[in-house]
Amino acid sequence: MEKNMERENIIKNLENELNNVKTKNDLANVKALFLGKSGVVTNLSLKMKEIPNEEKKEYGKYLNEIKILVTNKIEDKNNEIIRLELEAKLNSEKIDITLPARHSLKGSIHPMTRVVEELEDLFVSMGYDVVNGPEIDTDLNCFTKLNLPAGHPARDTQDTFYLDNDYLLRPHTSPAQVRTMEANKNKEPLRIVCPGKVYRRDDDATHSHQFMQFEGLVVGEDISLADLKGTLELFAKKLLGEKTKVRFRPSYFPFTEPSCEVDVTCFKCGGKGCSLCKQTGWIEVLGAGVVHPNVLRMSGYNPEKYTGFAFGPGIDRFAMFKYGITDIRQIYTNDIRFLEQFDRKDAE
Ligand code: 2U9
Repeated sequence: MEKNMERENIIKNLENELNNVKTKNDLANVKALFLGKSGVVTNLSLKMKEIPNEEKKEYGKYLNEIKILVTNKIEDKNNEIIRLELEAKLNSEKIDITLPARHSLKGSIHPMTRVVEELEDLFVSMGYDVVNGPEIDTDLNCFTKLNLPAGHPARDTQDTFYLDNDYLLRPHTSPAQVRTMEANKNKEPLRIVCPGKVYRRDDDATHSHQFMQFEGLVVGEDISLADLKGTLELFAKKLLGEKTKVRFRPSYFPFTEPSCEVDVTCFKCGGKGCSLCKQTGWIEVLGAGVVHPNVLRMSGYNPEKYTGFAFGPGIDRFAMFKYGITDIRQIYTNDIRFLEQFDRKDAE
């Protein structure tokens, strides 16, 4: 048979066989039929011995050509099978992205946390450090070191939760300041604020047995009442609005001398008089004063060299005013219906 025709026939037969191939197994059978021990191509090469010597080279070339053609076609088919198998697998494993996503619960920032963070930002911008202390502290740190020795009558004004004779739930964050002063080995100047929960025996709509304080303490050379007044005016205006006015009244605290109570123009009526301010136009927001020399001395600071001021607002009512909360107890009962009203949108 003429070589071209023979080659064409072989390829045509191969193509016919390959057209029926569906699986790798089918392909292995076709491969055996053409390239196997008694396959078409192998049989052709056996004919080499009948070819005259001078034509052997050309016959070899011809054989090689057929072998490459057949091998390539089988290889192409193999690749096609792999591709089809992969496609079938991918189709069977398809993810349906049209399914609605599972609902996830989003938390929100607690209104009290927002007020604390706002105040921290303000004081940090004025060079203060934020200091935290334990909620259970010693009688020594909570009272004695604050110029309230055992038996001092002012201890009675705080209905305190004692755990035993020495330990109690702190009734103010002042012991955190005491700890900071004591830990300051070189007795360098200090500027700190101490936010945190404090505890007293109280439970009605405007008092809670637990509330949030944001005390501050500055110790340094030449610190005076004037510095305290400037700082608290800024504090009130930033938190409650630039129009807020501040009023200082003399008072008494064992840990400060002189001491004062600080009022701001009513945040509900702006000073005109309303039910919140009992028609006075003013609301008392904190106590403050110049740190008593005994307090400085008891924590290792020389009162001849250093003076200081301190202030101690309870800040729950700021959160109540800002977020329209009418019962202080809602701040601490963690009722989800209350908390979910403060969603993330207005936290940012
Ligand atoms: C040190 C020295 C002094 C913190 C201060 C007050 C005045 C004060 C009350 C206001 C309402 C607590 O929430 S409240 O019941 N606090 O009036 N606190 S000066 O003075 C300090 C603190 C630490 C070492």
